[in-house]
Formats: sequence, structure tokens, C-alpha cells
Amino acid sequence: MGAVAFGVAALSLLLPVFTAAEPVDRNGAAQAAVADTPRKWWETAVIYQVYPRSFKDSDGDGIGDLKGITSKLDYLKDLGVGAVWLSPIYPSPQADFGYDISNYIDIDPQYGTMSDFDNLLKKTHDLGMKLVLDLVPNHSSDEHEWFKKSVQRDGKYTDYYVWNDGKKSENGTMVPPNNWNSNFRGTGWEWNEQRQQFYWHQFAVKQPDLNYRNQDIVDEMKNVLRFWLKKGVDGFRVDAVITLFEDEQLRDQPYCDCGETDPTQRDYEKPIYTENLPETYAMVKEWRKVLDEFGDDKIMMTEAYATLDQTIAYYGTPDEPAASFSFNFYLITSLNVSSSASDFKKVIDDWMGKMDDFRKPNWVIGNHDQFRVGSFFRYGEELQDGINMISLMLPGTAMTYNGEEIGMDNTYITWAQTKDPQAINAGEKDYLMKSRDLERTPFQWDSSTSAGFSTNPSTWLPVNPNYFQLNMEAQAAADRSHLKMYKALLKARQLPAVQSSNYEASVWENVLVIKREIGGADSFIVLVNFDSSETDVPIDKIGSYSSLNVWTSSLNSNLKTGDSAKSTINMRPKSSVVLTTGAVPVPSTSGSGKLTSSYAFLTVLGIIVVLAL
Ligand SMILES: [Ca+2]
Ligand SMILES: [Ca+2]
Repeated sequence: MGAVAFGVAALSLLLPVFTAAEPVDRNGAAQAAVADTPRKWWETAVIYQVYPRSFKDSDGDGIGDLKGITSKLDYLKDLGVGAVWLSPIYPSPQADFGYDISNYIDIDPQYGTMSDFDNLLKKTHDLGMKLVLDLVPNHSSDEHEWFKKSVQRDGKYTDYYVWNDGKKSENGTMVPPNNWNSNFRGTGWEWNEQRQQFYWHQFAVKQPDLNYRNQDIVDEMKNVLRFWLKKGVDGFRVDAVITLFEDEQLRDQPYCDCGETDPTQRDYEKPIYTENLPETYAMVKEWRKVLDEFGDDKIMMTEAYATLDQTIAYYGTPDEPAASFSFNFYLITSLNVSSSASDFKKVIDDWMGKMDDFRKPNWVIGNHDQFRVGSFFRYGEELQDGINMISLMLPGTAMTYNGEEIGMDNTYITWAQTKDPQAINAGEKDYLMKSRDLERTPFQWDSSTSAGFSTNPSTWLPVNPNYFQLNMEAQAAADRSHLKMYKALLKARQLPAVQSSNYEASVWENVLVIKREIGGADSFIVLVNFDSSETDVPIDKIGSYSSLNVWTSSLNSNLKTGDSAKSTINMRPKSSVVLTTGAVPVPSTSGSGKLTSSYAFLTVLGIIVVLAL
């Protein structure tokens, strides 16, 4: 039982174990009664992001596919997630790995057929889960029929993209109309020899921006939504929504003055004319209306890396709703391995301060564009369980990027192995910090060839060489693992206090304390030690509990599920623990799923102690 004394735990059984979870009004934290308004399915769900190329390869070509995903849906169901979000699966030249779409209403043959998709959708629903697709509205591939026809000024397609003559330079050559850089470095204007004009691309050269000032494009994209909604999908994650519209006058961006000194980098300029324009918000509201044609429970999650107020605005208003929620990226963008417990509390409270009955919270700790949670560039390996606890134990929707549940780490990718266009554009000297390949390597299922991802020893990106030890199968078999902890967290999410909208964040020394309490239900308390030193947290400093039981703990904690504490909680450096005032189900070692209350065990122990006395 780790550092917690048996005797203390046992004797506590002779006293009232449960302490009523009295609402405590501290730091203005939410302790109001839970709103009884009917909830949408996603409000308390975990949504699991599958990166299709790297999840499971069914045919041995070294590339993940739809049949592979379908074969792993039982695994996702067993995890306890409520929905699966697929990164793009549409036909694509794969210049940006599916985010360059050449046909919005079909399946890329690399990933399978429409029939494979229908099977995937049906099985997801049969298992009681939802399926969310990726919508990439800002740009298509330059190999889309629309673009080919637009280049030829073919009828209505002529203005499907953002074309411009450019300016004549002093030496007579044509140059871009303004200073706008693309997200992938350098000017975002590409000269098209055939049409004798520039086209605008926020991202790669092969990703021309669609022209949302053209009603035909607006209608086209709405019909893309309807195509998939008619099939029965449960909604969309909207890619790079902030970039939909650009300034009609094409004015130069001002200098950002935010640390970037290379004028070819996007961050050199302040993107006030290319991001978060009022017209963009209006378009999201129009898409919401399209979703609502198919019922009131379709989801739209918007990807907006922006200021807090800009991000929040994508929710719309009760009168004019837009996104179901806008991704909360602040655990990613505002925090890192050097952040303190107070830093985390501030980011959490700032976000929750914007939430209300209409705007429901969500938490994102990683995705296909971010280094892995446990990597040094993020929070470091020792904190990754704690970060999962924060994300999964706060109120609202939580996102899991595939592999986070088993603590997958960044994979080192050589320059020669590099696939990500963002990394290639950065050049050999700077590619690694720009590369998204590191977090996109194949899922590590087991210790067999290519980590069980593929029967092919050669995969599109290399498998992380740590897969012999770090894999799903090993973690499912281990007594303690990232996976076991993750599943315990998802079980806790089913309980009333964690389902509620109540939370309270506080800090003791460098330990973040998150309390989830409602009257009449067992309380949950998350402790995450951000310090490099061990510390003992006195229970009376975090609340009036006569004892607390360990629901689950980080791998680096000396506390184990079922342990009980009365006076202090020992926290190793960077360790974390979820405590409850209630009983703790202890999974049987046979893996049969039978739950045994730790109280039965402790009662026997208590009797032994009494007899001994
Ligand atoms: Ca395949
Ligand atoms: Ca755009």
C-alpha cells in the first residue's frame, strides 16, 4: 500500500469514512448546483482522435486504413471513449497527408472504399459510439477538379479560388500583391503560369485557398456537410477555421514584434488580415444551421489557435450558435515542462471563467500537430499521467489523441525520413522543431513486427524504437500502466461529481489541487505535483476529509489504487494521484472486469487490527 500505513487505513473504518462534500467557495471557483439542463452527448464525452495513416494497417502496405480502424473499434469501446474523430480520409495527393483534399465526398483508395467507410460507421454506431469527420474547408488540393477548372477560367469555377494579378516590380516581373506569409513559410502567393495570376495559399503551395466570397463555394461546402450527414456521421472537426476569409483589400499585415526575426516566417507578421475575420465567424454560424437540419445533436468542433476571446467567439451566442465548442488549446500553448501549479491553475481558471450554461468546456493536450505530451518540448515524461488526469478530470469534453492513453512519446525522425511539408520547408537545419512527423508515427499495439501496426517491416513513418517496451498489449497486461490509469480516469468520468460542471482549482506549495464535488455524491480530488522534490500534502490543507482513497495514480507515484490516507498524501516529484471520498473499484487481476470494493478488504483488515488490539 505504498507510503500509507495499513493501520491508519484500517482504523479509519471504525470512524465515519465519508465526509459530506460541503461546497466551499474558494477563489470564486464554481460550486453552484449542477445545471439540470438536458445535455448533449458530447458534453461529458471523451473524443478520441484517430490519425488514420498511423492507426492500423489492414493490408500490409505500411499505411493505416479504414479496415484497420474498424478492427480496433472494440479497443476504443473498451477504453470508454464516446466518439471517434478521424483525421481526413478523403482522396488526396497527400502533400499534407490528407489536409489537401482532391475530392470532398469520397474515400482515398489508400485508406479503402466507401463501403469500408460505411462498415466503419455502422460498427462505431453499433458499439454505441459516435463518429466525427474532419472538415477541411479553407483549401482543397491543387489536384481537385475545381482548381484545375479554375486555372482554365472554366465558367463558374473561375472564381472558386483567391486569385490576384499581383504587382509589377521595378524590373518588370510580377510580384505578390502583399506581404502575407503562408503558415508553411515564405509568401503565401503562388504564381500560376497558365492562368497568369497568383493564387493564395495559407498552407502548402499544393493547398490553394477556396474563395468564400463566392456563393458557389459556400454552397459547395454546405453540400459536402450534407453528403456526410446524410450517411449518418455525427459531426465535424473543422480544420484551420480561422483562415477561411482574407481581407478583401489585401492590405499588408503589420509587423508582429513577437520575437520572430525571420521575415519569411508566419510569426514575423501579425495576421490581422488573414485570420479570424468577422465573415469567418458568420460562416461557422451558417454551418451550424446545416448541422441542425439533421437533428440537434450533431457536433462541430472548431480548430482555432487564437487569443482566448477570438477562440471563445467560435461558440457563437445562444441566439446565433456556431461551434458546439471551440478547441481549448491553452493547456498546450500556454504551458510547458517549466510551468508551475499556479500557471496551470491560471490557465484552467481563465478558460472556465469564460464558460457558462451555453459555452461548455473542453480540454485538449495533444493532436497530430503537437509534440507528444511526455516529450521534453511539452511537459516531460514524468508529468504525462498528471496531464492526462487534468484533462480528463476537469468538467466537460476531453480529447485524446491516439497513443496518449499509452503514453506514446515523440519518435526521432531523421531528415531523410522526413515527410511533413512543414518540416521540409523549414530546411535541414531547422526541420526537427517544425516537424509533425514526430507525433504521427504508427500506433504501438504490441511487440511484434512494426509494433503490430502493420505486417510490413517498412512503414510510411518509422515506428518508435521503444515499441518493444511501450505498447498497448504490454500495458493491458501490466498491473499498473498508463493505459490502466487512463481507463480508471474514464470510469471516474461516469460518476456524478465528475459528470457535474463543478470544479475548484487551488494550489498547495507546487501541487495543483482540482476538486470535483457535488452534494450527495463521492468527491474526487486530483493532485499533481509540479515540483522536482517530493512533498507530503496534509489532507486538512485541501479539505475536511476524514480519509481519502486512491482511485488511480501516475506510474511514478508510490500510491496505488485502493490505498487509503488519513493525514497526508505523499507526492513524489512530478507525480499525480486521483483521490476519492468513495469506494474504489479494484480491477481483478484476472482481467474479468469484476469489481471488488476496497472496503471489503479494508473491513477485514480493520477487524484484524481490532482483534490484535
Ligand atoms: Ca494499408
Ligand atoms: Ca482562406
